[in-house]
Amino acid sequence: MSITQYIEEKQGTKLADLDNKAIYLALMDYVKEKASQLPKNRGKRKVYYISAEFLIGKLLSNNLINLGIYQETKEALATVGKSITQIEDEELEPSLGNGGLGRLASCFIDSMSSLGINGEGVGLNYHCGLFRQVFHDNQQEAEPNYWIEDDSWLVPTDISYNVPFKEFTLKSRLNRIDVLGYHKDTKNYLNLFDIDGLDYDLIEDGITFDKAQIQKNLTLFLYPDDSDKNGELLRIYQQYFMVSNAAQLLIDEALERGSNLYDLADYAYVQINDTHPSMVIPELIRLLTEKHGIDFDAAVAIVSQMVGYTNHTILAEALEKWPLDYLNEVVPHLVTIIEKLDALIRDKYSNPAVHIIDKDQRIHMANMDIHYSTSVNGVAALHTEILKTSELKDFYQLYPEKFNNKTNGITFRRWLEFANQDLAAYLKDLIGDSYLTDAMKLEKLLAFADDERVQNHLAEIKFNNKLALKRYLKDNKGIDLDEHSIIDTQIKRFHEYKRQQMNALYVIHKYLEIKRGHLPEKKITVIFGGKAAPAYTIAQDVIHLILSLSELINNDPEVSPYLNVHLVENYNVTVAEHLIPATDISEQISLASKEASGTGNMKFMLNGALTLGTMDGANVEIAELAGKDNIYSFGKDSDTIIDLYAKSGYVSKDYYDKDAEIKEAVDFIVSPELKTVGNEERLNRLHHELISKDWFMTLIDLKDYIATKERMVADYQDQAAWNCKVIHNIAKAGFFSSDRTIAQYNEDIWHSY
Ligand code: 26V
Repeated sequence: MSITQYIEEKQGTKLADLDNKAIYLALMDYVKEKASQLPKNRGKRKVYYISAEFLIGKLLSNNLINLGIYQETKEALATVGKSITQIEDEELEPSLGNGGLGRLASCFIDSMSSLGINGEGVGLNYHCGLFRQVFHDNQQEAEPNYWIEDDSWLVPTDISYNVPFKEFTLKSRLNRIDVLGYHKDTKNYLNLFDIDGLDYDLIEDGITFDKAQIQKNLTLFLYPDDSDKNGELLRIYQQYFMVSNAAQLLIDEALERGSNLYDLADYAYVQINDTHPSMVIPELIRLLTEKHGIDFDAAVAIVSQMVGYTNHTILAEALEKWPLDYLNEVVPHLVTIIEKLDALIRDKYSNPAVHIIDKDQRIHMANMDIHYSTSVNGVAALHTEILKTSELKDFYQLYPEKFNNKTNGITFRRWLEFANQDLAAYLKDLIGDSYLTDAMKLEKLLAFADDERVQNHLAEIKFNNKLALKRYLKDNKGIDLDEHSIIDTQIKRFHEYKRQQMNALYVIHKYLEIKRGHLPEKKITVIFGGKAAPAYTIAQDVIHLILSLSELINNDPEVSPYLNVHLVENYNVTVAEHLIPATDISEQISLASKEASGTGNMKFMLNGALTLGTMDGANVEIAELAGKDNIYSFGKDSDTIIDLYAKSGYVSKDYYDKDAEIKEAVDFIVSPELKTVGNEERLNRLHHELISKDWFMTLIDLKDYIATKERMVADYQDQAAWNCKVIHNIAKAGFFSSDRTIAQYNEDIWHSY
């Protein structure tokens, strides 16, 4: 049956007479039905990728592409005057993640399916994803972000487990989302566990809610604000609920496939995505001992052979250390097991740095993972080196064989084939489409690096993408984009280490230059997008600074013909899909050593933006692959920064005092001009922070950053040379396919065949 026939039969009306929502729902149904007929991937050892976050983004188009019916659908809709984008607009985005870690998990499940690996995601079915960001008075406010409608991608199952907590037992309910591979006739699942009896009435103002009523709120929100004790306890409830369900599912499925549980490691492998799922280790041990009668030592040996841990950050505040007391309040039955696991380590090693429970009675989740697993990996070459030589060096000495690197990747199906359809079509003309399954084939593009026709065509595609972005921003975000300007984009969570404030200081510098009559040859539009954790004051202040600058600059007739600044409200996967293909300059300016990898940097590279970046995370590998001449690097390197931290050798005030340009830019934050649009308290606090603390060393790299960005803007004027660099970047992006990453996980860690 054709797609048109299906829709018309389903809705009982001609396609032409249906509204967009009805068409969206019918298409979703069509995909779900097709998916339901596909068999699951087999393979004796099944991978359970447990993650508190899956930032899946909208699913319709991705699924149509993977089923190989996107073009067909687009054409069918076009015959009745509908564009597929209008239909895509009807889908609510599931934002079930904070940022990089959750988006990576989503690229990984796409790749596991596309490679035919028997591997599934396991997480929680949050009813509100990451908060919806709205701006009022140039400040961020947070609202609940619902995504589940009466009809959704979720497929209910009758799978349910009892999860025992100290005070009560909660019954779970499993919903699944089918995960289709690219042009594959098999599938996997994303397993999202939920509870019955959620109470939406617990939500008060914005995203505040009654955090104490666990039986009614457990899956209401993704990562609630954990700045108070109730928030932290809820987080522990969520984590335990997630891993207990995962462990019960895993054991049931292994038994069903013939495991006697002593050989469980032959049937299952658990990848722990950051420490949020770490309790799966003691939970598996608990189930094997208490429910299945295996003795403790044997259970420990079994579990230690079927777990791997991925570290995604070296930021101390993100490395979980739960107070033993908290776990005692929530899951006392795990505490006894964790204490035994700790005792085994203490017997062997006297170094307190590798113990699981520290002298303050806090449980170091990562330490437990490292001892009781087969693999510990970082997410980019530099990051893994830092783990080995610095953050986890005591562990590296104990278990050198466990440490390995898996540089992150992205799915090209979503981030090129879908998001940049003109570029994908042109690449197909030039080099065929085999790069969609064998990404290294993109290298064929190198043959065209100096071809003027190809350079021009790429420039034309970029311009058309800017036009498309202009329409999107006008219709959805109230932003008027100048499509003739250089588009310079920084999209990611707001955090001091990512240094949006440094970009803002560049904007100030440029503004002051223009005011002095130094007019740039080419207009530049600086675009930001990102959310800040509600409790993270300085990040909120940086958002406020950028919104205030945006109001000041875009309304100044002397400046706005040369410089615009926009902060796109409610940045999410959908916004990224529009921004990335239209961008010229990709801002990857974290303080060296602090960004574990970054994946936005890879998406920009693939879409023909040039990187302006520090030698941090995967930027290092981008520079190696694209070639030093094809990326704009600046700033102090990670060794220097790590050394400075060790010696407490950075004093921001020194940089401020000794350089008039830096001082001028920083002081503008508290200038009367900016205070006409800004909030005095926020601006004063940020100014003070930059001068007196600046923990992430904004000022150390500011001069170099400004100079490098100016060089980049000047280089843009030679479009032939610029587009030659663009071609080198696209051609070398193949390494960053998540298919490569997943193939390496499977080869080195999972061994699922
Ligand atoms: C920590 C916390 C702590 C406070 C509550 C909310 C919350 C949410 C997540 C995290 C862990 C953040 C770890 C993370 O997202 N790391 C990012 O992982 C990406 C994928 O590997 C990587 O590209 C980024 O560089 C890294 O920052």
